[in-house]
Amino acid sequence: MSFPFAEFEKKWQNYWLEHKTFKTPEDFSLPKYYVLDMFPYPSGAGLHVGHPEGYTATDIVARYKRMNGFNVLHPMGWDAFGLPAERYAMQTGVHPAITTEQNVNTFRRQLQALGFSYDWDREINTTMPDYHRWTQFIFLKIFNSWYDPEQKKARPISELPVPTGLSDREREDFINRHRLAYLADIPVNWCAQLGTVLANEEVDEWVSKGYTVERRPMRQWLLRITAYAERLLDDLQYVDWPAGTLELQKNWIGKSEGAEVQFKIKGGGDVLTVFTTRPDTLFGVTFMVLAPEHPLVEKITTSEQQAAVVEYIRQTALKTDLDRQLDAGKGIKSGVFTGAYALHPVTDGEIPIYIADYVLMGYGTGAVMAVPGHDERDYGFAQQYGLPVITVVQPADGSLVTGCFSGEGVSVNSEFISGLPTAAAKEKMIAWLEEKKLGCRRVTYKLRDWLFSRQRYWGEPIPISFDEDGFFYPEDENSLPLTLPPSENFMPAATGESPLANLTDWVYHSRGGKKLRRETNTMPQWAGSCWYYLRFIDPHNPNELVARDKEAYWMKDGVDLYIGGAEHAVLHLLYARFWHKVLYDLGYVSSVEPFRKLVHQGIILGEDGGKMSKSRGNVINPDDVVREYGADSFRLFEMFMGPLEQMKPWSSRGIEGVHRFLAKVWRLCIDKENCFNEALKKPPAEKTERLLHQTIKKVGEDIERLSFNTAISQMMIFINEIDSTTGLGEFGVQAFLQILSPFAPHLAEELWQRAGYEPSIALTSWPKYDATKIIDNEVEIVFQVNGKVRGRALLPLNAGDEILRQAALTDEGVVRNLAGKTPKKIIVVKNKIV
Ligand code: ANZ
Repeated sequence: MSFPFAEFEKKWQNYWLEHKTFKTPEDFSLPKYYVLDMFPYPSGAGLHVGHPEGYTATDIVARYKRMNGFNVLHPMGWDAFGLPAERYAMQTGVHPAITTEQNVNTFRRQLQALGFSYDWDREINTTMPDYHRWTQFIFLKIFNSWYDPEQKKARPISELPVPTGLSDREREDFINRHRLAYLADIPVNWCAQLGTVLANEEVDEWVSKGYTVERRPMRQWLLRITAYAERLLDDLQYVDWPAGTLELQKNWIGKSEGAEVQFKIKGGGDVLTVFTTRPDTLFGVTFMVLAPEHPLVEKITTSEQQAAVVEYIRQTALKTDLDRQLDAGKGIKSGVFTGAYALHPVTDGEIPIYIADYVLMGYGTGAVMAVPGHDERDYGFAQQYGLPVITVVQPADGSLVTGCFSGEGVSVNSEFISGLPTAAAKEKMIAWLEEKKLGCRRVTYKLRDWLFSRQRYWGEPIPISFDEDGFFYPEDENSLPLTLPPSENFMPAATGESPLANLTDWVYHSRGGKKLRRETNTMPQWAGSCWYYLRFIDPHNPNELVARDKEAYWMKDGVDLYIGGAEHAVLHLLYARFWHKVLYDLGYVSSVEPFRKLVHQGIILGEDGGKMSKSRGNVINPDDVVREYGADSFRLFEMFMGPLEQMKPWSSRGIEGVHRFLAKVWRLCIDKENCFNEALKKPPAEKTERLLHQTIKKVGEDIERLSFNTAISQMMIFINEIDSTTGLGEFGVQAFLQILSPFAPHLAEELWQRAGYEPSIALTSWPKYDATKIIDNEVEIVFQVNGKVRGRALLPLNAGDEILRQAALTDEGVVRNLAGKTPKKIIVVKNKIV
């Protein structure tokens, strides 16, 4: 049983586009509602069924809010730089701009075929020069800023206090060391066969294909996100996000409070500084471990240990930090003795120094004081290398532990802190270390600065040049965009640099008589998505990234609702929050946080309950579903499958079910002569009217709660109760189509027009339910005799005591049970029981 969706869905899509029905008015007197989707990467595969899940949810909310008098901003665009287009170019020679344009066209067509109410005049594409110009502009703002730890904010680099008496070179270096975007030699994942550096998340893929990836230091751009660690953590209090996502952000930032402790190295004046979260365990240290990359290693290694140490360092270079952590987690320990000893700061005892890859150079100080009695990793290492274990903390309940006890308790065998509970022992030890100048309190974060350069062609060029002495020459803001030069060769340069390095005409240029070389790295794909929500507010502004007044209006308290995949719970959100805070410090945005409310849609599994994938053959193509059942059925089904945030499998029977529901709505409204069924406009019976008002109420409240599946159920209950002879009244006909319209906009729009009303239904006001009509005006009263139910009756709501009493006394069951006797006492509970 179907209905002619194919005849009208396209018609309404065209109508909305032609009439710009969903153009966002620039009317700042209305309350605003900014509802945003995570914009897609337009891949060659086209839309998959996961995309429309979040997009339908936001579309329902956008349509609902519009009908409730909000000025709604609901835009769409393309996160279009990225690796797949570049890989394809490497294989085929087709320029990524061409593939990207084709893919964008497919995505746009597919989204428009689903009837989403986007304001298409605001479409943006991160690869377009008029967009990436502003991405480069923001990069330059970051480059030209430093973080003032006193004011706790970014400030223009021109305000950086620079010591006097420095040479030009020293001055330049000093300034560059303070910029929020800086160059540094850092270990990267270098793949010689590919001739390129890989991002951490790419490493596994290539290693599993048999490529070798090694860590090697390279000169890279980094963004100083670590300066914002505390604010990124603190400001989470202002957002309404899923608890799991907040937790992931916190863990990623990874704040640890503890102390730095200094150990002298025996013979020679060197000092080894470690970071520890457990200064209370100082008396339990039995060895020290340095990261193999630690700068002291070369200096302290004795000649006997030289060969073993060098070999170990070589092996470590083949492992990524992630591998090292995973191995440590699995209890796989390896390391080598350096031959050197440290001296205990209190007891002066000699402590052997090892190197081991479970200690990472990038965290803390890259060195640990090992306490095998109380740290699992140290314990494993001590077991393997036969090192002593000393117990210095006991459980507070006095119970005995053997092996390693990593919990908190009471200090023992620890001189001046013995007997103290862990928290107090830590404090006392820190105070002692600070007094003796042997250490200090220290907070560290797991968060690392953001590796921002990629050896790629298809990304935003970093707008910086260098002269022969390595001095920086940023592009003039007014000369932006710095566009990608045309190219036909997308292979990396032989040196491992980006393909841009091959384009010498572009790379070498001169400015004011100076010969300059351009940066050939490009920005990572994250860059464009760090600020796109701002550009949607003012997408065609040629003079500013976003006009101040528009930003102040739309971004008050941030984006009101942001829906997207949980895979972006960490990096995208963290990077975007970081840029937003820099822009906030520099006065470009007015809200502290960009995204106030965030929701992740659940993954849609294949019909077999497994992850959708080509190899399993369980992939559902949205185009096929739309062809067979129509866009409305597709939208409705994606929302009816279950709670938005839950993972759920696709179901062919399910889509047929919602399709039948829509077909029934069609048949109720359109008669055999293909005319609107005017009988529906007859005045409604009381029961119908009650259900109608209940339905209006529930659907509205459910949309507010993003509980779309229950809203749909309620509409189904309503439709089940009516047939083609039921009167709904004119209000009822309109109201039902209106509440259906955010879910099934094409059908609602078509029936609205056929019922004789002017399009667009999307621009009408959400119907108001009448609270007095919702309440049932009869209630069931229970009659009891001596505590046993003997009868029931439907009586008017709020009927007085006397009416209830009379009804009870004349009830058949009650009369029979009283058997002629008069009750001693009659108790009446209003609307409930006699
Ligand atoms: C001594 C100690 C005793 C430690 C003890 C723990 C327990 P979180 O909480 O993750 O911040 N550590 C420090 N720097 C490290 C590095 N670069 N690589 C690997 N491990 C490192 O962990 C901090 C603890 O991890 C530090 O406290 C240190 O071991 C180790 F009963 O110091 B602890």
